[in-house]
Amino acid sequence: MVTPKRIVGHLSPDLDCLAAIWILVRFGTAKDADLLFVPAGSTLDDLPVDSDPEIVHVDTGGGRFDHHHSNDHTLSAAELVRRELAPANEALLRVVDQVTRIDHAEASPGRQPVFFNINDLIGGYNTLFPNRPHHVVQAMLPNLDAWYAHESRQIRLERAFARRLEFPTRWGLGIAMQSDDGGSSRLAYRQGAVLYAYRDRRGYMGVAAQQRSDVDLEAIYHDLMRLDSQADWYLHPSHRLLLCGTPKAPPKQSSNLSLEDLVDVLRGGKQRTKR
Ligand SMILES: [Mn+2]
Repeated sequence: MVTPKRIVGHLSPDLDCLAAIWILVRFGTAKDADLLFVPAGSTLDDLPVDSDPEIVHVDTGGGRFDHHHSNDHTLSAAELVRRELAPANEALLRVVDQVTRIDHAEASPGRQPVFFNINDLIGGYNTLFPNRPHHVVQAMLPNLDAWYAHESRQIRLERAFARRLEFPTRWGLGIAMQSDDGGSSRLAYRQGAVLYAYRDRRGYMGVAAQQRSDVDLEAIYHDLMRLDSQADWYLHPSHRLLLCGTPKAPPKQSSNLSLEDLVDVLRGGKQRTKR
């Protein structure tokens, strides 16, 4: 693809239009392209779309990166740009898959989302900057970067989860995992865990119990206080959460235990019989 000198989107750019621009800028060579905006459906100066390879239209104009000529619900402007520029990027695929679904949900009226979502965020920016769509783009690029970072982390967590430890506890299945990013309670509970433990690259550790379980971690807490007495373990008042360091509250003193040591404590194994 020729380096675009101009990217043309539509006025009041929506998520699909913004994501398509973001991919061109971040994954292509359009970092220095000018951004221009036209009424949705039209082209820059009403010239035939794609007649100049240095002018790229997204989500408008009916050209190679517009999907409005198609009824295919798996297509969006962002998806067309993704296929062209980064077809093998898994995290990007996850972002764009959701962008496409959101784009088509918006086109079919009906169910209102319950929570403030990314469309509402974009709507807020378009309200703040009704005549400055390039401001909307500048505001949204870092948000899309953050979404991409989130999906990349999810992929790393899924790979780490494949190496998880499963073990019995007095309350049911326990799952423990270790990764640079820590753990994923969502993946553990989906796998049927009642108790879940993790350790991250800084040595931060945690144990959490499923909401509907009758787990009480107080006895485990006392075992840890004895085995790992210098560490800054914290028992949440609910007794379902036991933490030694989180990004929100770094520990004064990290745990000396390995994940395997922690699992031994949770299963009531050899460490607990040292008493
Ligand atoms: Mn679209």
